[in-house]
Formats: sequence, structure tokens, C-alpha cells
Amino acid sequence: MVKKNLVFSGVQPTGNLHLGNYLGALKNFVSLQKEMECIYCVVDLHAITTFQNPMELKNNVLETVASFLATGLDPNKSIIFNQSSVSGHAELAWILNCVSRIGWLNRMTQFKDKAGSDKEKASVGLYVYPNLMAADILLYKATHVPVGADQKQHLELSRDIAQKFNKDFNCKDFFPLPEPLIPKNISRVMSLRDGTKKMSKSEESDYSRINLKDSPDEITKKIKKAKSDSEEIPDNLKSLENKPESLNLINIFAEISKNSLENVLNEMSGKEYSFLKTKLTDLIISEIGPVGQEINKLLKDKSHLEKVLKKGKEKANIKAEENIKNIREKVGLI
Ligand code: AQP
Repeated sequence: MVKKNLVFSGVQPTGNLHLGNYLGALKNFVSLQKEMECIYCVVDLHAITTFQNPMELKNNVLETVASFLATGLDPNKSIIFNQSSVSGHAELAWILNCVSRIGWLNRMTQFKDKAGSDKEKASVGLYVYPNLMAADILLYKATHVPVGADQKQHLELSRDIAQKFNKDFNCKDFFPLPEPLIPKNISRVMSLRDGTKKMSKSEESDYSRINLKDSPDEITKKIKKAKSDSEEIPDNLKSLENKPESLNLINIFAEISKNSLENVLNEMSGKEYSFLKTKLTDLIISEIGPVGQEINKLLKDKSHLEKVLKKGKEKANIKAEENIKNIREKVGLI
């Protein structure tokens, strides 16, 4: 039987979405919507693996939906909903907690990064987060998962879990092995303050990221302050090896201007970074300025956003319930 392609991906409602989420994930979500059946989820159960203020969480869920719509996701083409509204995610996550191995989770670098130095104090949820992510994907038997490079390891774990489930319950090919779809050119947008760390919502300094809702003034200030180099722009990539902040700015410029890194270096070599920064500021403002304006407009009508979620939940639930019934049968649950 030929398996039907199905895309699943999620975004955590943990605050302002940024340029990293946009270039690493959202832009890909929108182009895939034209080719395949897509399910896009606001993963609120993932968000609570670290403490979230309940009022802020509710607002962040709606703001994430607004960001989905503002970047071009169409609720008539894609299923858009929030994870906790479809109980199959939590139910399958428990079953997969019993399939996944402790040794596998111990290798997950995101847990090590997020738990910090005092791992004893991290929530159990944060530790089993990758099993919930596997459940999100496998609940719909998704075949393709658009994500940034930071999620590659979790995707590999989802494949291992799917494979072990198929073997343990003697049901070859029951779960398809999901393929990651990682942007080729810019799979990881780095912090504007520290080019060795990824741009992130939870990074304390707002100057480390460009938020989708930032005004042209804020974008201008942030790019101006972004760390770069006092030397002029080189003509080759090798010279940027130990200059991650400069490389990051050039990478972002290349991605948004749809140019190769080599072409950008050819055009800019010998110039000061302030020249690149001025051009980059204009590009970012023209690319995400309209997105930010649309998010603000959509946030004025919260009932519309709630309706989008409700409609999406109904559609997602139909698929999830059918699959959960089969999964329960395989496991032997009555
Ligand atoms: N810096 C990044 N570069 C490229 N892609 C990125 N993504 C996140 N940061 C970058 C991709 O965006 C999607 C949604 O991510 P998420 O919000 O669910 O979780 P995250 O990866 O943990 O993102 P943050 O911003 O770092 O959130 P916090 O700070 O709350 O943990 C994913 O596909 C991710 O790969």
C-alpha cells in the first residue's frame, strides 16, 4: 500500500516568535501547505515542561496562532489547533514513555541545555519531552516534519521509537518513520549577541533576537547593536570560521535575499559591517514588517483565533481518535 504523505509540526507558545522560528520553520510550513496535507500544532503541553504563567500561556497560544496565520498558513488548507485540546497526544505519549528507553533520553542535548547545571530540579516533563514530540508526530502517522536543525536529534529519536513500537508489537510499517525537513541554507539562526547560541524566545536579552512583532525602529536598533567585527568583510567563508556572529548576519542576509553565501561575500567583501547592517535592516523590515503588522491586527479579534483553534481541534480529533483506537488494539488495551 502506498503511504500518503502527511506533514506535522509544532511551535511552543512560549512568547514572541522570532526570526529563527520564521526562517527555520514557519516559512517551510507555508510552502509545504501548497504540496501536502499539513497539521500545525501549538504545542502547549510542551510549553509547560518549564513553568508558564497561566494567563500568559493563554495569550501566547492565541499569539502563536496569529503568527501562523500572519505568515500565510490557511486554516482551510492546513489543520491548526492546540495540542492539549486533543487528548490523544497525552495518551500516546504515555504509551511511548513505555516504549522509549532511558538510555536514549539521556543522550538528548536539548534536555542538558535547558535543564542547566541542576538537573535534579528540572521537571520530569522536560526529560520526557522528546517522547511527547514522538507522540505528536506518530499520532497522525505523519511522514514529514519541517523543523529547524535544533530538533534533528529529537526527530531521530521519534524514528527509533516508531521502529521499536513496530517491532515490539509485531506490526511492520504500522508507524511510518518520519522524515525531518530541515532548511538547507539556514537551518539554525544564531543569537545576535552570541553566535554560538541559537536565537531563542527564552534568552533573557531581547537584543539577542528579532521578534516577528518588532517595529522597524526596534529592528534597526537590534541590528545596529548586533555583535560583528571591526575588520572589513572578507571574500571567503574560511575567514569567518571563528567569527560566528558575523557569519550569522551574512547567513541571514543570504537567506532573505535568496542569494548564496558566496555571492553575498563577493558583493560585500572589503566593506565595513555597517554597510551590511544597513542593507540587512532594510531586508528584515520588508520581510517581517508586514507579518508583525498582521499579527497585531489578528490579535484584535481573539474570538476569530479561538474559532480557528476549535475548527482545527475537531478535524485533528477525528484523525487522532481513529489512530488511537488502532494503537490501543496493538498494545492490548481494552
Ligand atoms: N534559532 C533557530 N533557528 C532555526 N530554527 C529555529 N527554531 C527555533 N529556534 C530556531 C525552530 O522553530 C520551531 C519552533 O520551535 P519552538 O518554539 O517549538 O521551540 P524551540 O526550538 O525551543 O524554540 P525557542 O525559540 O528556543 O523556544 P524556547 O526558548 O521557548 O525554548 C522548531 O522547528 C525549531 O526547530
